[in-house]
Amino acid sequence: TSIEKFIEGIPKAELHLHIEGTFEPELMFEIAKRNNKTIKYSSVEELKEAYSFNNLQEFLDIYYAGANVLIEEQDFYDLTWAYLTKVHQQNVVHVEIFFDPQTHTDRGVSFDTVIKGIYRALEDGEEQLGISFKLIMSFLRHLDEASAFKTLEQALPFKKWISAVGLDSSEVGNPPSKFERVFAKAREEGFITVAHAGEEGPSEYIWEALDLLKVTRIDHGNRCLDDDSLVKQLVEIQMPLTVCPLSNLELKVVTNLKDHPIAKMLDLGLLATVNSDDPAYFGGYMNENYLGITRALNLSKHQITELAKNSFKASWLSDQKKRDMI
Ligand code: ES4
Ligand code: ZN
Repeated sequence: TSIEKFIEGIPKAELHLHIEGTFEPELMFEIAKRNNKTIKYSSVEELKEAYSFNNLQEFLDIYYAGANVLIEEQDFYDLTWAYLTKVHQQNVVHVEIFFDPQTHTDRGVSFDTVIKGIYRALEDGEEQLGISFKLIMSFLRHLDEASAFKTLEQALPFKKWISAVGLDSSEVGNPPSKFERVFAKAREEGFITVAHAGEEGPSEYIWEALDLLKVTRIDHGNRCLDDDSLVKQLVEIQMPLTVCPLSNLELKVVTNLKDHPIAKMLDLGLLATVNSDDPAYFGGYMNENYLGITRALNLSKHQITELAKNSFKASWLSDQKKRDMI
């Protein structure tokens, strides 16, 4: 249809994507086989049937299990390259992606192996597909502060490759305040900071991300709508929210896309963007996310354009490149 063509046609930036969340079942089985690793499910179809979640934790358990088969640098390269070729077809021209080093270092894969595979694919993607990129190292918030500090140390030799640090995994019970000192050290070292906040956790966690972690973007941020004074502040400082519609639907943050708050966010003047989070698990990449909310909320071409422009505004591209895209 014409609205589909319109969504496909506009250039977009992806600002909230976990590279481990792009692991498609077919590639998972292929990599498991060459690494002599077993998967709990006997076929791609059986694995896909397990992708039904009642909350964030149920998803995370499956997501970490899937990542278990990634061992060699080439595995991380293949994972990242598959993602880039996929979104290249969707007119995604810039990506700022998360990787979760602790998911791999905690099972004996070295930090170097992980980042070298991902980074080499990103460089090839820039050269061969014209996709510019930034890399965000995300700490797992269910692990302790000491583990995050250790991960930050491991990242220092690769500082030139990593733009920012983030915070993901099980939100409730693991508030931003748990990582205040790690993030202070990260900022001292020159990293930008972002954090998942207000996905399942309360609006107070968004305040903490702003006040204690000094973030430049909030990942998700849905629950800001519970607090009028927080919305006012987010609008005033034009703090980007990297919203993930299909993720919200699959993890029951919203029960129906028709109830998704992204149109309301735009109406309130919030700098909301559309992102895919973990597309291999949530049933869609960038364009499927745009199409889902467009149909459910009857978005106009003007609103779609605003969301796409917001993705560049909220990015860490140079001011010149932003102007070119907006
Ligand atoms: C995540 Cl949707 C979501 N929330 C928190 N942490 C994550 N890691 C990967 N996807
Ligand atoms: Zn996320």
